[in-house]
Amino acid sequence: MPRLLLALAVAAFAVLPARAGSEPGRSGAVPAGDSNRPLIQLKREAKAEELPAVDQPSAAPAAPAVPAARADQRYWVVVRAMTRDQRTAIAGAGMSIEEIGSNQVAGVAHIKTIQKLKALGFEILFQTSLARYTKDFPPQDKAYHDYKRMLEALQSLAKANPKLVSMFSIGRTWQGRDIWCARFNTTESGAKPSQKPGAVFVGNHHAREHLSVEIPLKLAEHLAAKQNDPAVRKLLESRDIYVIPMLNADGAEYDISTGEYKWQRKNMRVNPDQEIGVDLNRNYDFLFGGEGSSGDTYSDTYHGPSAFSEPETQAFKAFLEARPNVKTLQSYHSYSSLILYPWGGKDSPVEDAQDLKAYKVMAAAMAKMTGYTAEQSSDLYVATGDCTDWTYAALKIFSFTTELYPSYGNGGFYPGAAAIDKEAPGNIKAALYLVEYSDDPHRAAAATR
Ligand code: 0X9
Ligand code: ZN
Repeated sequence: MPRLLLALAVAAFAVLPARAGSEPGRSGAVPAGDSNRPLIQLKREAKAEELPAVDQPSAAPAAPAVPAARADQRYWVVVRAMTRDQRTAIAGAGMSIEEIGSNQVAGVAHIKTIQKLKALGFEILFQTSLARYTKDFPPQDKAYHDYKRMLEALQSLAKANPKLVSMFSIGRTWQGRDIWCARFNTTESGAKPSQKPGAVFVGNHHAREHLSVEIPLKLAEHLAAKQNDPAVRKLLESRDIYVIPMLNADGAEYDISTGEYKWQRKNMRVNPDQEIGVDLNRNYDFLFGGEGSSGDTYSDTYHGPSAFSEPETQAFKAFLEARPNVKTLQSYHSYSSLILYPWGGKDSPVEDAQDLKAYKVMAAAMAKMTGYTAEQSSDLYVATGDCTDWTYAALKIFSFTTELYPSYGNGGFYPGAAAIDKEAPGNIKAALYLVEYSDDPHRAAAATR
């Protein structure tokens, strides 16, 4: 896209009138009341489909279910058009023409308008979601990283530590954002294979769980800042560490796109019926489409049309399959203060007794470090298509889900800036522990004998 057009896109967005009735009148963080504890218990007892309702503090306003149909589905588009008649037809299809060139026009079109234009035979030369020209976190939560600042944070680590940190994109989101990965390895960089045992830390399967972006970022910063600390150095030299803070970048950006949180959970796929999103943590191929996931496109736990239907889960799958040295994985979510291990899609424990022992020992150790509770995922509720079930079942990666708990601030999904520093130290300790045992997680169990 020419620079001028990009600037115009931003400018055009800035002057776009607010769509009548497009935003529910709700403020950002919902006050949590005295404690989140009862909520967490409720959540534990709940089935996944009921989550949005029980996640609400009792004193809070009515549940702000994500208004999927109201998601901003507009794009800045450039369409080939030579004549005035063509421009008229384009305007008639519903596009607001903001710029006219000799053989193209640029402006704003809804996704359905783009489909109409295509049906009329028009060539779309460029399209970019307006969701990327976002506002930001509300002022009180500026410490959180939006997509751009997350990328800048990783870039500055890589730039300052070229012998330790490299970066690459594992693929693109539905709206076309790169999914960035920072790699910590003293001998290999970028996508080059490594024989060293690998550990992966991924955040933000769920858009509104912004703390799950911050914790892996803090881990990345810690690894760089403490690289000369002997214990950290030893891990850096002997392991291959990957940090992917923002898997659901489209959803995370949408969630903050108006300066007020939107309680978005899913990715930003436009489903055939125009409902928005697939729950990425129901889209993996382990008992796909079963309990704890929904076939309704409007549902917050919509599993998608098929396993790995989403570009985000496809990218993550390909990334892991290409790296057989990866032995451990941590997937960050919020909130409940839990260290979870498979299975989550069924009630029975993992079948391999040695694995189960290692899972229990490691989860207990990480629970101690974080102050969280260790349990089998399905104790929370059964949910199929979960990331960590698949990574363990298909790739034998020892995989954990951490439900971070914002033990400071307002609680819930939007716990405030103080939660970052409050939750980081324990989770960094737990992450380093996981990295250490990535050569052979069974060693963790042996160590306690
Ligand atoms: O439901 C989820 O995907 C996770 N909880 S969240 O509130 N962050 O959405 C929990 C995943 C744990 N896995 C299973 N219970 N299967
Ligand atoms: Zn989650």
